Amino acid sequence: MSAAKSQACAPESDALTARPAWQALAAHHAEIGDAHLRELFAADPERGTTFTAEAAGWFLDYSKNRVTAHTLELLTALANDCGLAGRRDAMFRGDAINTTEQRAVLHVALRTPASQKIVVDGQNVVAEVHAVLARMSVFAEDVRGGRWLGYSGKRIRNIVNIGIGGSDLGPVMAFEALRYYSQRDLTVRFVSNVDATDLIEALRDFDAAETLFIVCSKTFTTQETLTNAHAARDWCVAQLGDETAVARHFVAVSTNVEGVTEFGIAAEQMFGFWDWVGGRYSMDSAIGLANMIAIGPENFRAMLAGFHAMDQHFQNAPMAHNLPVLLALLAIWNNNFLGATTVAVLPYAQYLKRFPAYLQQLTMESNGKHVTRAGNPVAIETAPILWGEPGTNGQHSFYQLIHQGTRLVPCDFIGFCQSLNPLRGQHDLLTANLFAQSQALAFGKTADEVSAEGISEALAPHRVFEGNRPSNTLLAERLTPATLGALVALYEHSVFTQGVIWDIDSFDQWGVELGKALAQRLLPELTPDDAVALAHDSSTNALIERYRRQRIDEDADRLPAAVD
Ligand code: G6Q
Repeated sequence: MSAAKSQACAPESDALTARPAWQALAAHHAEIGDAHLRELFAADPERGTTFTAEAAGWFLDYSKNRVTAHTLELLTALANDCGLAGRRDAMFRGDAINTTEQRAVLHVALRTPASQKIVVDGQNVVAEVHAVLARMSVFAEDVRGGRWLGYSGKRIRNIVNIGIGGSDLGPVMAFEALRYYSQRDLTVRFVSNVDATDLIEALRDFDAAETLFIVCSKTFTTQETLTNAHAARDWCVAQLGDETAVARHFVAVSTNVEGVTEFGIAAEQMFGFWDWVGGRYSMDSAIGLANMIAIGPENFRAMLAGFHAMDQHFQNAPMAHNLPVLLALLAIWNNNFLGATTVAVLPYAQYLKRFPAYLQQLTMESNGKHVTRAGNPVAIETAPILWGEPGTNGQHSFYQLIHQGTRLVPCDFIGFCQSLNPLRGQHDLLTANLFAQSQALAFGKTADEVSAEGISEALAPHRVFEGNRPSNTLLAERLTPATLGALVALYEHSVFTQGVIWDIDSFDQWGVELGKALAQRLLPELTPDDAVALAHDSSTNALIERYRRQRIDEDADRLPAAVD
């Protein structure tokens, strides 16, 4: 049992582990848990073609997982027993499945075609989505075409997205992923951290007259975003010498029109979304405006179509061929039955360099929960720790641990058959590495193979690879807006499916609140002239005192007009 769970005071919920479907899996694990992938492949020569599925431009090879066809049947039975189909339908229907916040969870509506309807509180939300998309498209085309001019009449050349968490990670990931399709005379940067360095470095070589800020905040109350937005506003006004310049250089994406207008951005320059879009599920809403400006409305809509194709597949495909369901069931097996505490996502595509960071929030904020929907402590491990880096870079760094360390690290390899760029020979090299890694992880290298190579007995233990390390391989023809959309939807629905099986609320994030509240309390105490004695624990008191002694107390609170 984990440290976190051992601290729980209420009795653990045994609802999940008491299910016959769960117990059947536990018994099955006792039978086949030690089976080696070498044996599984030897027993079934077709395994590499049968343990696969395909949808929305993505091919999934899950044959290198430590499962048999029976394992998958039992996992599917568990998903059925946990009511997956009903919970999925409730999400697509717009029921308030985020129970701790009493909200619908309708990111799927963001990519539903205009011809369809989803009614929430009497409103067809699909029509609202398309109205915002239409406004975004006009604005994006105006900026791209040089028709939206800055205060001094100059064309906009720089876009700065200010947002954090869900209002940053998705947009920046998608921008990097689709950079190939972007309009190259526009420079797009993303500022998230309240560390002023982030903003200062982003603005260093920008001219305010050519810069457009997109302030992205669902609530428009987030401290980091508002602090950066105010500093950017000051910088802009100082450079352009007029408060009214803000109107030409700032737009907002938010659900909070009062907050936006109070900041000084007119309601007409706000692009809205809705409380039924969770932050980490919002990259396909107006939160993606920077990306739409970069790649153009047509490509943005192609991305939405990719999302929708995967949504439809998730809704309609039988479980045995359903990519998000398969990915989720394999994740449950690896986590809850094989004991893997972590999972690596390894895109063999430089354009996907921010994808692991994006998935960290999607998976760990959604499913990093310790109680069930009813508030009882969970009896099993929930979300594993997700991490990753693009291949082949990671191979020269942490892959040693994945191959020969003591932990089991299931991997998701992601690749493309075609490169978007020239030097195609390098793409073959990249792909050879991708395939080789999953092969090495699965099959390893035995002591006999090592000794047949003439390796000494002393060195042999160091040269043996035990193998049997599970992985999925996801392959698409090429990285397009549509394949990116489908890939994100694939993981969204996999996260959802795992949450259904664990019976947790995947759509709240109360765990981020305590640190925020404590920071609010600590902030005024960091200045040395605070006469009130510090009343925290001895560690926090001592850290504050050290900081007070060493901080520079000077009035440098404003960004200089020209950052050089
Ligand atoms: C995501 C979370 C969180 C949120 C940020 C930014 O699901 O809710 O990461 O996106 O805290 O919030 P705002 O968009 O409201 O500024």
